[in-house]
Amino acid sequence: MNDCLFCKIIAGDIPSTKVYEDEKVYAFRDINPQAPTHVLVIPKKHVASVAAVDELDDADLAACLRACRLVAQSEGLTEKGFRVVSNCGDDACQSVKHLHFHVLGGRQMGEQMA
Ligand code: DGP
Repeated sequence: MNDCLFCKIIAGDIPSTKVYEDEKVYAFRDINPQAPTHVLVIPKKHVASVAAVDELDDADLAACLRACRLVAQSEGLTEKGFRVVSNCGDDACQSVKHLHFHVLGGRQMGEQMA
C-alpha cells in the first residue's frame, strides 16, 4: 500500500534494522523499544490489523507466528520467556495500520497485560 509506513520499510524505502526475513514476513527492531528486545514481525502482504486478518492467507498468518518464534529464539528469549502483542484499533493504541506483532523480552514483564 502506497502510504503505509511498514510497506515502505518492507520495500526498503525507509531504513530499518532487519532481524529476520522470508518470502512472507519481515521483522525489524522497533524504533522505540519497550524492552531490551523489541522486534516487530509483519506480513509482507498489507492488512491493517488482526481485525482484517481474513484478508490474509492462512500461510501468511502462520508464517508471522512462526517468525515470532524464530526471532525469540535468535534473540535468546526462549528459555526465560517473551511476550507477543498485537495492538488492534484505537482502544488498543494501534499507531501503524499494518498488522504487526511486537516480540518483547529480555526482562521480567509485568503481570498486568494492559
Ligand atoms: P503500535 O502502537 O502497536 O501500532 O506499534 C507501532 C510500533 O511501530 C511502535 O512501537 C513504534 C514502531 N515504529 C513506528 N515508526 C517506526 C519506524 O519508522 N521504524 C521502526 N523501526 N519502528 C517504527
